Amino acid sequence: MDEALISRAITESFTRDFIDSFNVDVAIVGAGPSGLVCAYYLAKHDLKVAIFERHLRVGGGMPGGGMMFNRIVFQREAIPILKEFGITYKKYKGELYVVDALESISTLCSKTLKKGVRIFNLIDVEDVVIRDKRICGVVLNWSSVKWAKLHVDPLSVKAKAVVDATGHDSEISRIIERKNGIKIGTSTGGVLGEGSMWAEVGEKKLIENTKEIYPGLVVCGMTANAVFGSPRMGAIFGGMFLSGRKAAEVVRKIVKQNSKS
Ligand code: 48H
Repeated sequence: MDEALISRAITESFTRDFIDSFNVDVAIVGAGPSGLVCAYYLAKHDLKVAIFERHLRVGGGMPGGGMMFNRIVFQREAIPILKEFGITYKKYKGELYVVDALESISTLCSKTLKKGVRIFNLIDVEDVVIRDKRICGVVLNWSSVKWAKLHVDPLSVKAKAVVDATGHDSEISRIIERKNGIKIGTSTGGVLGEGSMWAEVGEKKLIENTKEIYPGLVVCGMTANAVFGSPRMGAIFGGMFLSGRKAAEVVRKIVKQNSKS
């Protein structure tokens, strides 16, 4: 067994996929539940998708369940998505179902990869590419560079659409607002920040808030509620899955439009 050959196998395989992802249909920032579900439905329709995730692991807020009890809750509306992925769910009471958070993450991740999505972990999206009033890519750096506060210039990836699935911090939406003075369709023109807990309203608003907020940029998951000032909802994840699926529909239309022009 040749150690140098092992090194070559890893770096050649990774680099081939990385270079092939410099031009994608869709770049998704964040491999939490909404980003993974969105990616899966896009790839199901044969779009070329890359997810960039800053952490070592995927799954975003899922492994922590509710206050480290690693179970998550879904409402009935999201059951068709759990069925599509083959994630086990158990009826609790009324409209509520319980899922093992770790099974949810591993299944989402596996099914998404098998559909052809490329997931790059340990890569941080630090900026967007913007041209003619349209978001047309993301700017990447190694997460370790950011955490070590090193001055290292980034690389860029081009995309017909970008999805902000960065969760509570809505990082990409805040970047476009801060750096480019862009006004988005909120009451102030800026990111409003999420409201306090109200599960029912938060879940409902999440679907409504999942949309294109600037040409080429779609918000989904917790980001959508944070951008539009809607409530948080705690460890119920049906809305995250439904938002990911809706974001995929919105993005497909954008990519189609973009491919014509
Ligand atoms: C690369 C980044 C960057 C960046 C962030 O937080 P997430 O799980 O997000 P959602 O919206 O898919 O799910 C939200 C859910 O987990 C949650 O927090 C709920 C239901 N909260 C309710 C409540 O009341 O608290 O995943 C976002 C992912 C994370 O893995 C981040 O590491 C990653 O995005 N990320 N990756 N570049 N700039 N910013």
